[in-house]
Amino acid sequence: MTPRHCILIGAPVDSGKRRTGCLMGPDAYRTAGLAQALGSLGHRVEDIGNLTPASHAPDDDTGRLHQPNRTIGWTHRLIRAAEEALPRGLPIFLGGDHALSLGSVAGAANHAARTGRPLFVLWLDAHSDFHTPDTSGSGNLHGTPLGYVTGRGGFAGFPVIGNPVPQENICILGLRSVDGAEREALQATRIRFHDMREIDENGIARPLAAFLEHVAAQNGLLHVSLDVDFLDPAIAPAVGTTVPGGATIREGHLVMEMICDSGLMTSLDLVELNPFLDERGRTAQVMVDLAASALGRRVFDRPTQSYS
Ligand code: NNH
Ligand code: MN
Ligand code: MN
Ligand code: MN
Repeated sequence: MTPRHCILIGAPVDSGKRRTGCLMGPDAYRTAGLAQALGSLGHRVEDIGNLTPASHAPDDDTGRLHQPNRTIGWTHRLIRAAEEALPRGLPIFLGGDHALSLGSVAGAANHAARTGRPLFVLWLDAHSDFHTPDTSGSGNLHGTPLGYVTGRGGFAGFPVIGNPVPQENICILGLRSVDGAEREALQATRIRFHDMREIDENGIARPLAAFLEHVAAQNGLLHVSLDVDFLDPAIAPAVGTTVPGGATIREGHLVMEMICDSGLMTSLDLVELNPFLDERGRTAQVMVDLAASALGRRVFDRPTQSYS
């Protein structure tokens, strides 16, 4: 593939849920050799180090929401980081929990609006993360990024969404844990969502190829958000919210290989890795290998294959 300028952005967000440890994610990816893997594929790799949240009011532990102010600080910072990186190259956000995507996706949407091209989002996750602060039963904001970036209400105190991502520009793959309020809300949208039952029956390539074709036809930018729990916990145990029955290692790589062949990806999140829960770094390694597949690692080239 054409060499890219990969910008590694450490985002040790740990405020999106109560179980801590995702703050160690960026350094686990570095230790697992992410920069070296991408460099050996011919890409230019720049690691800008770890961000810190913008200044924010202190959180107390009395409200229903867990650490909303810290997540607001992170969202401000990550919107700016995405807006600054996208004109220069391909930002890869090293999480950090999925609350980081409130910022990375909102910033990508602002960038897309400036270029006059539409933003599309591929969400690889066991969960739909479509809550608002009002519908969330857990109060954990890592369950809300798709609600936020599509412009759902209830995000008082958060940066105002200037460029909501249109529902029909979003595709979710891997679902197997969706809360009641999310299911009802999702079913009333034009979001494309595919649960594991459907993937078992029809394969993962078909819905993905259809989505990538749609992105290409609209000349869109594509943000990919990869939650560790998209994968089956047997191959990716280092996540706080394991759900059995996830994507296999080959399904994971096939998705990344198709994304690569499409040439469409313009930004990437690697989220929810909790190195404290890992087994000798193997989940970090799987995530690095998947990122490498998305950026051109291959056994053989398949010059006749096109996914856009
Ligand atoms: N839906 C649940 C909640 O809102 C779980 C969200 N957890 C995730 N999302 N790991 O990807 O609390
Ligand atoms: Mn998630
Ligand atoms: Mn998840
Ligand atoms: Mn919930």
